[in-house]
Amino acid sequence: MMTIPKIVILTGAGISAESGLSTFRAQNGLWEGYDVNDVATYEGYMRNPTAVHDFYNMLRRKLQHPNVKPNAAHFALAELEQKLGTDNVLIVTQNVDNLHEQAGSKNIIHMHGELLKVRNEKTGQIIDCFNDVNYQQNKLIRPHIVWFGEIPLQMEQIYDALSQADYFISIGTSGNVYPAAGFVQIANQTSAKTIELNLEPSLGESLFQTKIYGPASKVVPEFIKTFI
Ligand code: BV8
Repeated sequence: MMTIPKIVILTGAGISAESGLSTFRAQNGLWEGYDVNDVATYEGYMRNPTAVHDFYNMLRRKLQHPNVKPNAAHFALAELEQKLGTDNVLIVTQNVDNLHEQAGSKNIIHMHGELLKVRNEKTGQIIDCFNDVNYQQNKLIRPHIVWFGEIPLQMEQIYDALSQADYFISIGTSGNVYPAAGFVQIANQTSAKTIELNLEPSLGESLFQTKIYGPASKVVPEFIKTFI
């Protein structure tokens, strides 16, 4: 009786690039023409909350544009979960878009938060949000996004899944941001097989046993075929 492998998949902005969403560091770190320190730190938010809400309102509108749809890489991961079972395939995404959900994946951890949710800073309540946020109307509402210097979400579950993984597959991430960039080292400490699928070698390239380079919409479906 063949045992079903436990697979943890880390995704980054590169998996959504061919769906029309910008990556973070292709534009030498000036993401969407903004300085990350101004729009992706709590200090930046405190300095100018309206400017940060304007930035996330723009991204939220972009994500809901009819031309922004999951690509073949998102669908391949959803098919993998469907075939191997939700308990055996976990997507840990650094992305705040909902393209994995749109493609049909169910077992997803958004470790850096979600664009289509906001959070009440006082109560901690997380609310779905599909429209622009008007900071002047409710100063307690912030984007449900993990900014630099803030603690990523569901880290216990992530570390637990990594400790049991038979495969750790990293897709579309440059390996710039921690703790996500360190997950491959945790996987290497167990007997997990580690695979990098990316457009080009990431900063952590040498830590992966298998590396396949090319656009995600091509290399991910091809690689996932080896599992199903
Ligand atoms: C934490 C939310 C402690 C915004 C994001 C000094 C002070 C404070 C902190 C630090 C510090 N020094 C280091 C740190 C830690 C810091 C960090 O790592 N900084 C880096 C920059 C040095 N990290 C943090 O602050 C984190 N918190 O450490 O808390 C802690 C730690 C452990 C346990 C408990 C507590 C919080 C980090 C979260 C920051 N928020 N996003 C938003 O999204 O709106 S990070 C942001 O970067 C996005 O989430 C993004 O996903 C992520 C990583 O970027 P990538 O996804 O990799 O995107 P990138 O553009 O870089 O690369 C794209 C890749 O795709 C490229 O390789 C490219 O080749 C490839 N690609 C392109 N096209 C394609 C493709 N691949 C395939 N196909 C294609 N077509």
